[in-house]
Amino acid sequence: MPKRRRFPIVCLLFLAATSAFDVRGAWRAAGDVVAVEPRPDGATFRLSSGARAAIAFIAPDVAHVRVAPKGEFEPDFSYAVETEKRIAISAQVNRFDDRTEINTMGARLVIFHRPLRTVIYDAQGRLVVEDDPARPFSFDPETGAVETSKLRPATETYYGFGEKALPMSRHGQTMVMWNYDTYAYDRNTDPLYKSIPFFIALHQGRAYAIFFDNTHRTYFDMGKTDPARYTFGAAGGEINYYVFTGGKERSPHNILRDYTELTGRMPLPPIWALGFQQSRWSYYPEARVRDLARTFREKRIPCDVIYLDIDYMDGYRVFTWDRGRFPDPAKMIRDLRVQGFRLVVIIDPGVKVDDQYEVYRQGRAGGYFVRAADGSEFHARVWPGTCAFPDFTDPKARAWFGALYKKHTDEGIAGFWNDMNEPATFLPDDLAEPRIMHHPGKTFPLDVPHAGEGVLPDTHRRYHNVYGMQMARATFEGLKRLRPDARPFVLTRAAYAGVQRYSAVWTGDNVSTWDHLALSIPMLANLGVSGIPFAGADVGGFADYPLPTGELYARWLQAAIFTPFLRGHSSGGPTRNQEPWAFGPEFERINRATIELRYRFLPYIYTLFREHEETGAPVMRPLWFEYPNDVRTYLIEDQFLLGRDVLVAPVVREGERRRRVYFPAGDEWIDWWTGARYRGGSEMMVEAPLDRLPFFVRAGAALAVQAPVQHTDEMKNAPLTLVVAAGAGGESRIYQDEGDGYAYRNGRYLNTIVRLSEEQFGLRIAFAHAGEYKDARLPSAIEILGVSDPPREVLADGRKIERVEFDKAAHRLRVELPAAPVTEILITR
Ligand code: MIG
Repeated sequence: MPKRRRFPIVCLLFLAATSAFDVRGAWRAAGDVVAVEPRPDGATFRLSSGARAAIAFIAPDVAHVRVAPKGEFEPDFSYAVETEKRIAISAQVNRFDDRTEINTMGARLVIFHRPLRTVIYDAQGRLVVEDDPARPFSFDPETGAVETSKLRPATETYYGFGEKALPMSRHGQTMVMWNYDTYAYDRNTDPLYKSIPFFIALHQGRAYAIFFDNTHRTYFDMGKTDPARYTFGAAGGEINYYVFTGGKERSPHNILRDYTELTGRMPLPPIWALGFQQSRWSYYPEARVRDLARTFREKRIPCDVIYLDIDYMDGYRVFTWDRGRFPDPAKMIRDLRVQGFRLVVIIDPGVKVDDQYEVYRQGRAGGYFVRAADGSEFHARVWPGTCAFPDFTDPKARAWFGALYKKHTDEGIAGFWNDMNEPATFLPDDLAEPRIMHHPGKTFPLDVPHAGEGVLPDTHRRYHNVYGMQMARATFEGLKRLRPDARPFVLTRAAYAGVQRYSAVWTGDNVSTWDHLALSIPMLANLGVSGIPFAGADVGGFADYPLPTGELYARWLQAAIFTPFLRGHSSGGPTRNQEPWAFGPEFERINRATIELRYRFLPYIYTLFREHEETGAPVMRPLWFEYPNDVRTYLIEDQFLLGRDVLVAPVVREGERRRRVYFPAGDEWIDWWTGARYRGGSEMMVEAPLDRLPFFVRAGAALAVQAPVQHTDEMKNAPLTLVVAAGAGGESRIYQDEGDGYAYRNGRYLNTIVRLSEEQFGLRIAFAHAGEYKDARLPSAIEILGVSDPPREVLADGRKIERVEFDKAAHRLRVELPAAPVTEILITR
């Protein structure tokens, strides 16, 4: 296995499981209902095929459908669902000869008996989704595969599905969920690293969603084989899915609230993890890391985090250092901290088989490693050579592995990056060429056993897709035990639904091409609506070849600063440098200003992470998420929203210096740079010179920005400015806390509610505060965007403010506020 893979890999799709689409012969229908047993929350059905179904509500607008092909339900256990969240609710169950109906305050589920077939309606009696009468539920008794089909309206669009290199909407696509190491993947490569079998359907302004909680290899055919229906299924296990009807509004917001209610939300990350992060494969030795840190500060390019990739270790042994390259890690980390940097290091799952190596010895003695089907310790080759692998589905193994981080937390390492956890293994040498992206030999054999928490022991067939997520969990939970007062930062490549409880994610080994830049928007926006708020793509592209141009890097950085996770990372030897200054002085200037813009917006971005924790709403949002009633937003994939209030339209095509922007209907939008006002529902051409990221603030919004800082420790002293987009009334919120730790859960935060109202005399801005965070910053200035004339007067709590500046060209009014807290500002025309 060569260390550097130089050329993009030919992508041959090994869609073994999708053969389920073709091999219909062995499929058998679940059949007719032969007996109904009502339960307080729904009913259980015995079926003519011997299968059994349980259909119930777990919330007024969330139905849960399970069909066990062999008539016996698996233990009620899921890695995605936080068990304590599955509280049964009471529903009204009515039995008729031909059907059973289950009613809640939020939905009505009709279960026809001959054959078993469900139809679900919302509270207004509108159809949500119905099973395909031709193939509602089927099984393949020979392989254990399960499948269900639903009818679809011709123009229904689909989003979510986690990480897919596909257009924004996934209608007309087939997808597979099976975590794979897909170096230099490309548009349409499928599957990739993550399995999130959750999607949102949108049709004529109404949304619903389905979460297929099956960890086997799953597949989705969203109207590709037949536009009148969609089908999903799995290579094993049960049909086990939830339908989210979206509440009264049938809205994407309600769906994400309910889905993350079930599968969990990401707790607030430490503020430093929202800064710019610099990585490469790899920075070493120590002198080079110090030089990198110094260069950031000398050049005054903001940065919070430096990453060490696999070469910091001693022969790739996890939890060790190469002492030749890093003689005194703790000292280096302390010195970097003084300069305002944190260090994140990579930790892979493979533990080198080496009797002299303490981690291996402990793992073997504890019985924490995965065993082969014959009971011997399972071995496969990865970076360190022959390795053993912790069984992360075993709580004891997770606790052990989590505790190993102590070595690094003692040294002062701030966060951890879990890679190769699909799990990925190297192919045996004789299979290494041609390099097939989806070769089955690139992971564990399907028959290796896993503990499954001791609740549902089963093979890799069932647990492959959760292996990476459970590794991230081991890391997260280990860090929480080791440093109870610090918020863990974990980054993982592989994932299953619910991973957001533990980790941020990145989209793996992308490529330095314009198309990959363009792809990053639908990929990351769809990760957001899959319940994963903290996601990013390697800025500038990762794979060895080709190299990015200065223009590509600059445009990529611009697009990325308003995505949740912002990290520059690349592979490559000495000829590939991808730091913000690597493309000459002109690009260095542009890239500095771009990263400064990220830091200016951190108070707003941080507020969005808090909003996610409270409501499940993503940080980065597709346009349709906020504008489901504007069908023109449904397919847009070269624009996105950061929260509700910032519309971002990056340039994703080479040479482009202006671009078309669609402004969603129902709001007005104000250009950040020019103050120009755009009516919603229109498409306009906007200027986008090389040094400008086009973005717009929603009229009626008020958001907090700060003076640029070099890293997040400096935020305490950075003046806050309240940016107000005039033109409509509205309420906004600014959230602040210590930026780390959990004191915010005991009231140590400040929520500032800003109310805007357009009055006869002009604009009124009112502030209300809640919480008790003493070190919170109050805005020292207000900037109003989109103002065409200077005001007559500005009053703060009745007192006239003298320091008012009007920038006619930018249509921007700046008002310096007094040091004392202000509750009301009046701007008179
Ligand atoms: O087999 O650690 O996606 O970010 O730099 C390659 C080396 C292993 C893959 C990750 C990439 C990382 C690289 N890793």
